Amino acid sequence: MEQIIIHVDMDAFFAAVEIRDDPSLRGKPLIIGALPHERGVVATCSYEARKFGVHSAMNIKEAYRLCPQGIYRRPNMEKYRAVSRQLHEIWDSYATVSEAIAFDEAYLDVTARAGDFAGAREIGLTIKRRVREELRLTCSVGVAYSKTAAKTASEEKKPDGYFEIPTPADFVRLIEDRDVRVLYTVGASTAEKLYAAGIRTVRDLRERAGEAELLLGKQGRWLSRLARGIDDRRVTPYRPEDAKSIGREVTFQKDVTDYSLLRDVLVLLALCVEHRAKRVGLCGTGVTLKLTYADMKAISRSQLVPPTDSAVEIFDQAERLLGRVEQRPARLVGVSLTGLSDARERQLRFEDILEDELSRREERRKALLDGLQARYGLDFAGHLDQLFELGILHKTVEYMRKHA
Ligand code: TTP
Ligand code: MG
Repeated sequence: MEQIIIHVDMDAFFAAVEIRDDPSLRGKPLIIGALPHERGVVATCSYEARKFGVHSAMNIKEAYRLCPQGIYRRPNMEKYRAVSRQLHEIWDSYATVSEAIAFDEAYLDVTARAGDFAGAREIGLTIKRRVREELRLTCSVGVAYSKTAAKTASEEKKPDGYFEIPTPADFVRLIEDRDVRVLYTVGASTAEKLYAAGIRTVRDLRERAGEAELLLGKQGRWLSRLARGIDDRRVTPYRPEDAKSIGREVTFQKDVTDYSLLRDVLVLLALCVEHRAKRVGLCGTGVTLKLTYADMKAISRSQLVPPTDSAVEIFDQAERLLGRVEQRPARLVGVSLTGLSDARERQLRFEDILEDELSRREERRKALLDGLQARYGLDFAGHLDQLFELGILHKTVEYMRKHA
């Protein structure tokens, strides 16, 4: 089936939000991340700073060497999260299906709503206008027949860009002389393998598809199709329940009405989820809270987060979600980390940006555990690991419920 897909991506997202809220920063090289005297990296920077060669994930000392006259600010995640929510709300209103892939980025299936490319252009331009007028930010929009092409299109005229790629032939014409790394899923290691075989451009890949398939197997077949413009992937909603996830939940022996107890149980669940995520080396980009009320009605609430495997971050999000639900007697509570991947490839974890975030989290983690000790007499020192066994978690939670 033919599709019309929009990919929208904010320009210099964190930096743009700071500039909006402090106009004295406009037109200047602004670097968001660690401060120059701290250890850490650049999260993002304004386009003015990019002229000096500064970019995301660069060591902050290196950024300072390239751009000593830059203005350095720490990120304010809470603020970006709130803006992200407003953005996705605008975007979603134009799509039959929308797929949030990051704070500042989404795919929208507008096939039915747009009817044709002219209709999609109108939607794309309306989105740009609304983002500018309502949030005073700029975004780049790509409209195309596939997800890959839409993403390529949104990058084509950045910042504040708009570009269309109506057909596979247009896509191929646009990218055939570019490096294979423009193709979705070609990261550094895949590129190295292709380069070693003398396959450098998309054209090489198309002409030597057989070799690429031998070299890379299933991924090679996908890439050789992509090099001919073929990508039938659908826009799939960010549905945390579908995404690969790691979750833990507990059912209480008796319904719980005390929400501060539920909050304390979330601490334990978050610790269990962190333990499993770290063991398998994955980060998640969503946190989901699940609650079943005494009348068996089940709800779940989710929040996108920067890639994380930290119990503190998981708990903070879950607690926030808990604060927004109806407080009726509960029989089950669960927490999961969704959208799992080795996400560090694309977006850094918050604690990679700011090394002292690690110590802040250590302190917060200690404070949460101290809280449990003070309220229930639970002392995890030296045997927190036992908690990760299912039976012990249940026993601990029951003990807490009785002593709440
Ligand atoms: P991007 O969309 O990759 O970058 P950007 O929006 O800052 O700039 P561009 O105009 O090129 O799209 O990422 C969105 C936000 O995610 C970015 O503002 C900061 C954060 N981020 C990190 O924290 N670390 C990273 O390594 C990257 C790439 C992004
Ligand atoms: Mg962006």
